[in-house]
Amino acid sequence: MKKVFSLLAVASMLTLTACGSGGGEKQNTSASSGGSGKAVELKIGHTLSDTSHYQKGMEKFKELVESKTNGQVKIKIFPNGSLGGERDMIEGLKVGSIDMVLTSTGPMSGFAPEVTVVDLPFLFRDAEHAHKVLDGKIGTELRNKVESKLSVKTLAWWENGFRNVTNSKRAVNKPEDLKGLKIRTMENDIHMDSFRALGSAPTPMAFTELFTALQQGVIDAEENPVPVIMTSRFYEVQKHLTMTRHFYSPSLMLIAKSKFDGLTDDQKKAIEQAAVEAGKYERQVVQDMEKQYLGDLKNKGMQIVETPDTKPFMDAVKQVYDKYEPKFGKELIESIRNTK
Ligand code: EAX
Repeated sequence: MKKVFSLLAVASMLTLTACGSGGGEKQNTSASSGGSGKAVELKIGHTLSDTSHYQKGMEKFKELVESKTNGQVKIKIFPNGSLGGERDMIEGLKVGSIDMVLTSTGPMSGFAPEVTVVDLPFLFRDAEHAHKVLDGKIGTELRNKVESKLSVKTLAWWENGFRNVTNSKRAVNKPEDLKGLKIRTMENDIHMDSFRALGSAPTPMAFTELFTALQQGVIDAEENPVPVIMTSRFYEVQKHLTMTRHFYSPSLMLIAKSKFDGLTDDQKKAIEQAAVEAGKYERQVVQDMEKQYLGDLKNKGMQIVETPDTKPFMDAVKQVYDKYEPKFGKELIESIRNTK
């Protein structure tokens, strides 16, 4: 009997190990696949339409990230403010409920006010000047400021474009024509102070509420780059457009620090490279759209003042510089202006 039992014991031991090893192999497989094998999905939000410059840039970004990481990192794009307005999305980054955001600097005054120096009126001569500043030392320092205030990684400067005034009431050729107009601005003190200085009544509002507010006549006017006016169909609710180019609107691509830190070094590098490459592509899309859409907006029935005399507008907002120069420092503003 003893012999039988010991034989049985040995037999069961053998079976156990056999099962183990079988499992082990699978485990190994699962270990290799279970470890870093599973693709990482990153959700990125923006407020503009799915035909906008932001969307086109992001589709390029997605393509680059997925090819550079052999599909190990997947990008899922959420347009039309489907993850909320820009300020809400930045809040979401902070608490980790959102992975990535492309946001204009407008709403950043509530998080990293230093970066809003770029929102000063008539600060940049043209897009080239802006790119030079943002892709240079100043742009990097501003990104570092954002990273010191928010638990995010800034990936690259993208572009929204030069902002122009639209309204439903009358043609705007000079600052006096803005008097009394209820105009929507981004949630940005500099922008609001600028329109107060121009004699209009600014209302800060998230982009996600803008179209309805215009449609219902809650506000008379707003200001955005031509590609936004076209792809967000503002021509349906605004009759007049004046090419004031009063603010340059850059955008920042941000990723939640916790998400970025969870990636491998190769994946981090791939995402950073893709953000810069797709950013260059997106800037070109803005330039092309601006050329194309001005004519299209005319065909849609908008009355356009293409070359207003902007000097009176510049003079009217001088007081905004008096207020903000002490905050940002004369030196920084001059070094931006003098960048060739
Ligand atoms: O960044 O809020 C705005 O008017 C912006 O142009 C828009 O959110 C894109």
